[in-house]
Amino acid sequence: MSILETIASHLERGEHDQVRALTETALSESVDASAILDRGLIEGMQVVGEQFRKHEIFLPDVLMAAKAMNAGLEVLKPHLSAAEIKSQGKVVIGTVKGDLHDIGKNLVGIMLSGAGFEVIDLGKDVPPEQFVDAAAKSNANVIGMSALLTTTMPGMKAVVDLVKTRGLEGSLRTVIGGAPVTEEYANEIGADGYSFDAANAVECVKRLVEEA
Ligand code: B1M
Repeated sequence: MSILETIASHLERGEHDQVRALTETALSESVDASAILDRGLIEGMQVVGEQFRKHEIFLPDVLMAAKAMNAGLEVLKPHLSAAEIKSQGKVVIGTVKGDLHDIGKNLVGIMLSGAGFEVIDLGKDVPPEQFVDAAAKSNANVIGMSALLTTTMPGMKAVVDLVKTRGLEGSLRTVIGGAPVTEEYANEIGADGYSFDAANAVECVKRLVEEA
């Protein structure tokens, strides 16, 4: 079994100490940080999601896996973010109201910071007004929203609508993402961008800032 497969299998079992230690070992063996992320941590979390869907494991198991994922991400963070880059713009990010999933959103934040954006992370369960107030107050270029539940996706439309109601749509752009979110949904609700993963979110935000 490769070290990446070993990381994935410890993550599946929610063994955060092992995931942290193995992530450090992989980095010390010059394994690429994005390979550790994609083929170790995210791969393991996909298995967990599938097992949860089939009722083979339960919520506490998923929480343990999320803790292990965060332990690995903590170690990877400095390797995914390049330091000392001139600010490319300001992005307010958060997971929409009613939604407590924040691993993907955190990853988007890490990648945006690494690409030189100033990131204001509002956390999870963020009401629409908080997104727009924070963006207006900080003069942000973009609001990035994450949703992992089909039931919380309408929270994204509420933010897009509020940006329009407040007359900010020219200067403040919106980007959405998260496992159940699609490009069609972004078009349907009038969001300015959609990204399927964190690396793509950076490209999308760059494009929107350049266009503005
Ligand atoms: Co939840 N959960 N969960 N869960 N959970 C899912 C999402 C689910 C698909 C599992 C399943 O049934 N297979 C399912 C949703 C079904 C649906 O809506 N159709 C589900 C459910 C049902 C629930 C609860 C309702 C369970 C319950 O209570 N009965 C509950 C809801 C709580 C709430 O939010 N109110 C719940 C709770 C939890 C935990 C708290 C235990 C935990 C979250 C811990 C945390 O985040 N701190 C959790 C987890 C971990 C998951 C799964 C297993 C993994 C999610 C994850 O972190 N993936 C998930 C199954 C799955 O997705 N396979 C599941 C790894 C992460 C890196 O990927 O977040 O997709 P992801 O982010 C990706 C892209 O989507 C994208 O970039 C990232 C990769 O680069 N991306 C963006 C994300 N945000 C973006 C924003 C962007 C751009 C890209 O622009 C701004």
